[in-house]
Amino acid sequence: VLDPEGRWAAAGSHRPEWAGLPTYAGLPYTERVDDLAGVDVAIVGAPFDELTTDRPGARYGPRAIRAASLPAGRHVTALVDPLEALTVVDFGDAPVVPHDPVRAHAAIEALVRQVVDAGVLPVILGGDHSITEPDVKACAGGRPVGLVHFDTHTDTATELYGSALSHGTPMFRLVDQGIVDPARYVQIGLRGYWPGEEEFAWQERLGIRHLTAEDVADLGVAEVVRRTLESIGPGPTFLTVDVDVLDPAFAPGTGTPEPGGLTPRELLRACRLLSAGLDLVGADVVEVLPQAPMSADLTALVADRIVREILTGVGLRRRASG
Ligand SMILES: [Mn+2]
Repeated sequence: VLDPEGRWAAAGSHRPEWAGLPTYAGLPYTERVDDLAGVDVAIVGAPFDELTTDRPGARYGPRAIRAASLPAGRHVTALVDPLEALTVVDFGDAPVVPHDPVRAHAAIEALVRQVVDAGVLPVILGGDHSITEPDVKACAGGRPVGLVHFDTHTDTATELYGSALSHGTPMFRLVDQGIVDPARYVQIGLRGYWPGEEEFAWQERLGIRHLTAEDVADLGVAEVVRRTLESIGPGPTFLTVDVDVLDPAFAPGTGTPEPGGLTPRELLRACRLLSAGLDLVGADVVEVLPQAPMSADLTALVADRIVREILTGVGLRRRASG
């Protein structure tokens, strides 16, 4: 294990945010499965954006989120430091293949499966939203799982431009293959002008539930979380967060920005409360398209805090149960 804090600790200090290697939160970095023993959560990058429809660049997401990520610290409202409550490592990036979405997805699925097989919770940094298909496949372990999905869009098209593989189709594919249980699938934050009647009719037929961005504003976060937990119920569940669910005023760096979105105050709290209430088998944060790949980009900054709220919720849950 490579410990980016080691040199500072040896000098009786601690690493300043801007110095050292940008692993996630300055956490120990490893690519060895053996090092996952005793670990609670592994951060995995999926730097892949070749199934994007509109603006490309989410391949730089994992690097930008790492660069923007805070070191450890106690959460002011949750009163827990997730990086102290949980043992977390940075497991590096999936060895994605340019030009070849099938092989890239296989590489992502294989790496996430290594984490799952070690009994560790994976949190994956995207990447375009197509990566959620290999992510959930690896985390589901052969049984249908629940899905909580923050997004502007449903991503339930059967095809886009004649292609079944796209960042607009992963949720259709996961339900169609029996990997996500439609009765335990909730979408939150929908708005805008896509998809159309056909896709909504399909998902209503299957019992997939959704709350629009307007619903979030009208109901408030606590009620949205209550309804979501009620719909999902007990059982293994994956959490996927497309940062385009946020208003582009807060997260302009994303593939398909749509005005009228959630605020970070709403999304961050929802991520923490849901992660504390759900039986999470994995989570991802996708469609972070930094304007400047190596800086603390605005969108990467909020993406790091999404991950931190998920970890805080998981930390609260583990503390309560053990
Ligand atoms: Mn999406």
